[in-house]
Amino acid sequence: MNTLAIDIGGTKLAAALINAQRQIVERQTLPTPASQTPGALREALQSLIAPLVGRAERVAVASTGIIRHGVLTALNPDNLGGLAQFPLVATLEQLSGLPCLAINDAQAAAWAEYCALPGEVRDMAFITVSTGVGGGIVSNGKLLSGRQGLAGHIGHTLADPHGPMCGCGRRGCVEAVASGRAIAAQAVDDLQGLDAKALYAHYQQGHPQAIRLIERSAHAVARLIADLKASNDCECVVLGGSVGLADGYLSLVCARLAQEPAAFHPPVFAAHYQHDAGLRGAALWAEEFPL
Ligand code: ADP
Ligand code: BMX
Ligand code: ZN
Repeated sequence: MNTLAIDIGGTKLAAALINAQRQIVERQTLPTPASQTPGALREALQSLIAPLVGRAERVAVASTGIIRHGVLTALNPDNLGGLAQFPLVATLEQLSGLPCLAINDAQAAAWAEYCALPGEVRDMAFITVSTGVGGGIVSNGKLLSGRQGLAGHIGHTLADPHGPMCGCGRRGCVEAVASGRAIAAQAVDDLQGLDAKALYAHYQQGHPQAIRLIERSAHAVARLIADLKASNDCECVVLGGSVGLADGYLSLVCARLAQEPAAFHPPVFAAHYQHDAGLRGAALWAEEFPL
């Protein structure tokens, strides 16, 4: 059976046709529409799936936001251009004519990365440092989604009580300090207006302000990892997202984590599936619910 996997992020939309042997046969990427009305997202999804949908038997979506009864609700509406609620499953079922299932993007990625781990791991966490900071937790071999879909939204735990306001309404969230959007929002002077990708390039060239911004991000993620070890006793933590996977970021996080007491040090790995963890996770999660 071919699954059309879709990953809806705050910056990009990705789709892949995944066959019964779990190979990606073909893929498509589009930018997430900047000003997102429900109509704009619907149109973008339509273009995204058009070249692939004819060869699929079902649709599996990993999406940023809280997914409850197939409806996408933004916890941080800033990450979705102000779009607060969107009937995700109903829209894709209508656009594709296929059965559709949806799950949060970081929860999906956590499931893919858990399934890829060697050995007998039962407890792990996944963190994406991307447009936002998302997370997924596998506890005793089970992916936590929560009755309200909120489980794993660890980007909205506290990094700094005096930090910037987060789009979720809380102050000083990890996401408000460490995410790609937050890195960009904190840039001033000659770096003002650059996105996290460009700022990361300045960091690599030794720009002092960019170094402060990237180190602040990595420090917040390191403390988050120590908190996750304390709350869940994770056997490992997997890091993904375009900021999380950027060259050198994981080493920065590990260097900061090493400053915490040893009891709070889970091993930290880069995502096995790299930028495809969300797509892979959606497809693997769909296998748990055979048609
Ligand atoms: P999404 O959030 O849509 O899932 P990504 O995981 O690609 O997408 O994360 C997007 C964020 O990552 C943006 O803030 C972008 O500027 C930043 N980014 C993209 N590429 C890089 C890179 N090579 N290095 C550092 N940051 C990057
Ligand atoms: C936000 C939140 C999470 C998501 C995380 C990473 C919204 C729209 N999203 O914390 O649900 O998992 O961002 O999302 O409230 P990404 O867009 O960075 O992949
Ligand atoms: Zn928040």
